[in-house]
Amino acid sequence: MYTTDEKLYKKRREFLKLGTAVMLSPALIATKLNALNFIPTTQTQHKITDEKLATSYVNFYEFSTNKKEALKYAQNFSTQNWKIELSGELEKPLTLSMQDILKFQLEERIYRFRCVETWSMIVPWVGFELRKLIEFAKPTNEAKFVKFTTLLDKSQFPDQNALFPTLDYPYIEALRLDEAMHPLTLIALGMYKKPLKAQNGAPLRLVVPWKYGFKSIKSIVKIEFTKTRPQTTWELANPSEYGFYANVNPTVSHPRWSQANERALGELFTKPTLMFNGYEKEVASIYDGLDLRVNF
Ligand SMILES: Nc1nc2c(c(=O)[nH]1)N[C@H]1C(S)=C(S)[C@@H](COP(=O)(O)O)O[C@H]1N2
Ligand SMILES: [Mo]
Repeated sequence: MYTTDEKLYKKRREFLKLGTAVMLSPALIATKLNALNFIPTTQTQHKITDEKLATSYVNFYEFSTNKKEALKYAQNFSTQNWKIELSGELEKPLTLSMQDILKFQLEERIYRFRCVETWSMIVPWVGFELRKLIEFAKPTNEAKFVKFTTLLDKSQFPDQNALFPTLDYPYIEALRLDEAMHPLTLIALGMYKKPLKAQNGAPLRLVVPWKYGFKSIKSIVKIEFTKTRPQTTWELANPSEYGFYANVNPTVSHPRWSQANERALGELFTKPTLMFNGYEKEVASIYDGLDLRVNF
């Protein structure tokens, strides 16, 4: 009898220990969110997408290409002891914990989001400008691109463990340094005033609102600064369909479908897609002289 009780006691203690560790960064994020200033920087005419839809209709291939399956597998995802490694063309490499990341002042940004599959949404993200992190990391003059890598963990991501994985993992994305430094480019840690859910890219992801959704890489573990343009996962998988730039452009069709219109999650009818997803005024000038048909 005594032994049973002791076992139970030990189990419970282990469970509590695990619980606090897992809860640590979401709890910290939640504390930060309570002190949040509401700073919407871009006006959006349309209504914010229902939170339920934005957190359940997801693309996260590491879990599954099937949106329902992805949501299911994401429920067990652990972000315990998450680290972000910054390396490459930097004065010196560094590794940050989520506690370090949470020292950046968080703000809310309401952005349009457009997936290359033609669905769209409007999300209130919580995060900070990527340029703040870049300035903190101090890239050298040689740095011209920023490369992002998602976690590689076969025990947590079923598609990484598959006999024939859908993509060449880990998932990689990249931006030109000036795109990464643009004030619209965010590192998001939350949405809808809550920490990111696993299916949306916990504990931190990129958000580049004028580009197709696949550029907004989830669950980042590494940020590298490079001299040359990195090869990105989707570009490698199918270069004629997914370009490096992936700027939202209603006049450049995907080889298999038009990009002229989009359907917002929760809405019945489609509406026209806007150049640079509506951020033309803010970002068009950084592409001056670039042929957007060739560099799609
Ligand atoms: N690591 C990783 N990041 C990813 C993806 C993915 O499969 N794996 N999917 C991308 C695609 S195609 C889109 S549209 C967005 C979707 O973000 P959401 O599911 O939070 O809406 O995440 C992007 N980031
Ligand atoms: Mo997407």
